[in-house]
Amino acid sequence: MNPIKKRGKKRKQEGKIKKRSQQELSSSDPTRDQNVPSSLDSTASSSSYLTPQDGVYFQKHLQDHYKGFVHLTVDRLQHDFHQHAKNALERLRDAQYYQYDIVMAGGKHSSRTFVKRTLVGNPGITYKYLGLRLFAHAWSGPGATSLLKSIGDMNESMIKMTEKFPDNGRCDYNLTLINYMEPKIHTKVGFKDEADYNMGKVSVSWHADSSLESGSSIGVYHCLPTQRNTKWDWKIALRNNDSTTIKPVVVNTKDGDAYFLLKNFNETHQHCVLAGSQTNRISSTHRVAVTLEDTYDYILKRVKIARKRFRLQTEAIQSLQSPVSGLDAKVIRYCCRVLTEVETEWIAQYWLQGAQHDKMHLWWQRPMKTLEAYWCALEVYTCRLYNYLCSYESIRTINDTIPIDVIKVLIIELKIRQSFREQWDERRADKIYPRRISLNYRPEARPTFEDDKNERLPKDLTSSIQELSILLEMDCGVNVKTTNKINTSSFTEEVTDTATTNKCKKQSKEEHTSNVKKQKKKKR
Ligand SMILES: O=C(O)CCC(=O)C(=O)O
Repeated sequence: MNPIKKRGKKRKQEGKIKKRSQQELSSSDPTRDQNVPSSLDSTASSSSYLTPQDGVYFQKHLQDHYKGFVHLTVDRLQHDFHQHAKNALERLRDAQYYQYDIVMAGGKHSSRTFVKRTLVGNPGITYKYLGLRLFAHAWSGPGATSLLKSIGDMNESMIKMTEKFPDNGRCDYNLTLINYMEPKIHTKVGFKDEADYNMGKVSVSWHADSSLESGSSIGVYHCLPTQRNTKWDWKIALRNNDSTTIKPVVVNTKDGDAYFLLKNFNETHQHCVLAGSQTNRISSTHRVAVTLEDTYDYILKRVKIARKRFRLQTEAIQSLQSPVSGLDAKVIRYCCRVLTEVETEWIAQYWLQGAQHDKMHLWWQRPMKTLEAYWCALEVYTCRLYNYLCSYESIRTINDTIPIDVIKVLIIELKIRQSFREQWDERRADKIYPRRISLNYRPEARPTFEDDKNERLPKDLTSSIQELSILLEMDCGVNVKTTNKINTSSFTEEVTDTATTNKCKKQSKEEHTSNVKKQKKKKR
């Protein structure tokens, strides 16, 4: 509880402070001169957090500990911005853009978000959070509707606003994650209570935004579509990451307000959203998301390179007299990884969100078909390589070395892929979908494996892995041990282990010679 509220004798004073602090919200911009006496100490308050009702204590506390947080009330935003932005966000709602996400917090259990969301941004950009990849509706370029373009205009305004603050950090916002909160919908489950400081009901719990460019700002605009009064009831809470002595703050907001987390504020602080009365709320959170591995251009480039390299490898098999010398384990590993990446990180992620998700994502429909076509080509090459390796024993001449390094790499990569496929099947089969997601947003199992069975390995790679392992053991007397632990952090890692590759080659040659000798002995 706020100590000012507690103290009965100070009720009159409290009233004054309350009134004043509503005005002061517009000055919770710490970059403005507050004229706060430096002797004021926020620890004097016995409350576990500070609010504008704490008056000058609050202002001083913001200045001292929450530099980089700026709150702009609606009257301080540029003319017409609020009406245009609110209108666009409401139209997105009416057109059913906002949907629940099924995320995997902690990477284990699927859960449904309390808020509905949509992502709008630069063409081809995606944003991954809590294990889910969101695909942005493009706000510019061919095919962008006027509604989506208006979100792009809003983004430009948010950039301009951010640029005006001193020490603003990078703010070339490339996407906005828009949240739609409907408190009335949650009457059954109810919003959870904020547990650490007893701040009330939480709509978005304590977190820092992830997958952002380091030192970049975040700009948030929010509106309360159905509320025609002036309640200050949705609140933003902030706390310091490291210090338990620095008290959190809670800032009231009202329809049309914006706030900014400048520069590295998001890296040093957490924020949460406290639910207001029964009002719905839409917030548009503009961010500079990382793009290294998260755009269509990125994955398209990868699959193009992989397909070309894999094709050259399979041509080498067919054309060379001693085909093994044309095979490169490093290249095979790269191609296998790209296949697994496009399958799990793009195709599976996209279709996890359902058929209607695809219908709504006009920009992505062709790119996803393109990615599936590349995936299919990589599958065909994998199958050709596999068939070749399995038949190699019968066609090789005595001087050929068994491509042990290639077999080893293929076994490892197929095991990884198999494990991912099992995880994805499990994820799609989660009961949360039939229970909490409407039919047309439930997972579709893509890519599909039905067609061209002869040209591609089956979805279940167990027997293919077994065949390769037997081949390796029989031919080389090598017991292949591969780890089932999978590093899912990145697919960009190239194979650099040439020493191992060369060692394998040498080992393979020696083992082959010894096997040939044994076989000759047997025949005699
Ligand atoms: O709605 C807000 O004000 C912030 C939402 C938020 O923190 C988020 O989407 O990550």
